[in-house]
Amino acid sequence: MNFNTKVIHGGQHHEAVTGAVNVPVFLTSTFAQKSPGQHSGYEYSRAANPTRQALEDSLASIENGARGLAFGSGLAAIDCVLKLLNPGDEVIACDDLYGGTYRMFTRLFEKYQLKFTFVNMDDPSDISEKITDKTKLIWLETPTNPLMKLIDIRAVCDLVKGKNILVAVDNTFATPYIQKPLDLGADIVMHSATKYLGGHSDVIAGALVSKTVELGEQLHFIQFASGGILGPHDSYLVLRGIKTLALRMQRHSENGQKIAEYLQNHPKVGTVIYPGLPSHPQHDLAKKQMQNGFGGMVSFTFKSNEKTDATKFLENLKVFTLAESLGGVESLANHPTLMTHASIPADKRAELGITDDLVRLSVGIEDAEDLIKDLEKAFEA
Ligand code: P1T
Repeated sequence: MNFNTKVIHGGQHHEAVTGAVNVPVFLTSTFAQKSPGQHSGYEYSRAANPTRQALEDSLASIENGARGLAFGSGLAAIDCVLKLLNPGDEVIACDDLYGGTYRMFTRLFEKYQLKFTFVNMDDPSDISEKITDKTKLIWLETPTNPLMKLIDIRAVCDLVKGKNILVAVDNTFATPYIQKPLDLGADIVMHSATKYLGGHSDVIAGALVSKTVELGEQLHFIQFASGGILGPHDSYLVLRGIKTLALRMQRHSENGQKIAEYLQNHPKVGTVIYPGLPSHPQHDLAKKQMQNGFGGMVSFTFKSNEKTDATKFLENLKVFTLAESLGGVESLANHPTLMTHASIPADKRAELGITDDLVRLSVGIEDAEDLIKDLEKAFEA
């Protein structure tokens, strides 16, 4: 099955009793048993629920994985991956990460004696010197949030081949329409399904897809034992979102490219970071690793380097909404320093280049002309 078909049909079946074409929202916590232990395959909705199952099967299908799991948030999905590890284990993570992921690593899991090393992965061979016999997991985001840095997934996977080290990729920004980490050698794909998979800014959800059945079993055990599942109604919303993922990503990418090019030529703009621009330092990797476009996320700075210019600009947008999050049909604008990445210490942000004049745009699927007019008016203001 090709991707456009998979988003509609991958892992999906008509409902067995009525033939309902869409999976019903199974609002039930529990399932009747004929005799103790004799059931239809469903016992209790924390373990499995038919609506969530349909979503999980769709997730596995679109990411070319063995098992999908749906969680109550993206962070709950990351939490599940970290619980594969034991005290004393070490994790190597890319240095630019969603602020909440960084917060979980450093403020929650360090307490349980996991050690995190943050590495600039522009050159994957730099990871080698950080690997010890305690390294058990490599955590990647590509493109990264918010600096849109890219990491060569295949090169990282090749580096750890044969070692007992898992590679997990947060694929939230690219989505499987653009990039399939499991095909490139990763063991686990993670999503904030709140974003492009859901696609309509109406749900908080997370996802994992494992390459193997065995790893899927381990992750499912942790999910079942910890309880961070996605409810049936939210599962339905994400499943419905996935059906238009391919169409939406096409438009997000078209609009993202147009906005990035517009910004690049604007006299008030300093740097524009978008993988689809030849000026992106890893544009060659982008062309190799990202297929079908470069997505809808664009970051930029002001020529003046002034925080006041960024905040004034953000206050004056009308079509773009100033809000955290990304990946919905509507365009959003974000100030990472004061919003999504405020939980990263100021000195660390400065070191990474998350400056006070950095603006991150989630370019939606509106008419690009209207979006550009909106940006132009905000620049004028
Ligand atoms: O918000 P939640 O569904 O729990 O997902 C967390 C998360 C994980 N990974 C990436 C790459 C993310 O961008 C996020 C959430 N990000 C935002 C809310 C944001 O505006 O960047």
